[in-house]
Amino acid sequence: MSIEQTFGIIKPNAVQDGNIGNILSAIEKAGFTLRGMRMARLTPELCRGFYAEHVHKGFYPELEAFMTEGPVVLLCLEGENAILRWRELMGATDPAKAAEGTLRKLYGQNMGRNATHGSDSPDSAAREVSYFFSAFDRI
Ligand code: DAT
Ligand code: MG
Repeated sequence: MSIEQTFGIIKPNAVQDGNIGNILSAIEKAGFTLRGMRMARLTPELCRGFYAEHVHKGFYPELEAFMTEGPVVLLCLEGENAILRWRELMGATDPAKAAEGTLRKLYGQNMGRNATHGSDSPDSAAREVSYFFSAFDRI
């Protein structure tokens, strides 16, 4: 176990539905420290770079249309075992399969509009945090 940083996004559907506060509250209750937070509107170019591993997949056009349709909240979360714990708090990718009480179960609509993003490994966490946050805007 070690103190880790991970990257999260409150996705456009959760922002539109007025669930920023509920999701931040769950993050605070789970004991994460917020090291970075800001709103942004992703462009197609930013989205392609961020989801480089998915760009050539069949669902990518739908993913890009969704992620660029409205504002998002970008997060850098820190804590013990943060990468795995943030994935557990979010729940499974498909909200229909996510455990009761998880963020995707509570606030996701379907596989695409699933409310939150979380890094899946130490390598992706490091890449994703630095993709959106410079050393100067993390506290
Ligand atoms: P996760 O976000 O749980 O890491 P992922 O990296 O496999 O999941 O996919 C990234 C996002 O792409 C996911 O949050 C929702 C969307 N997505 C994945 N598979 C999909 C599919 N089969 N149909 C529609 N959207 C999909
Ligand atoms: Mg992923």
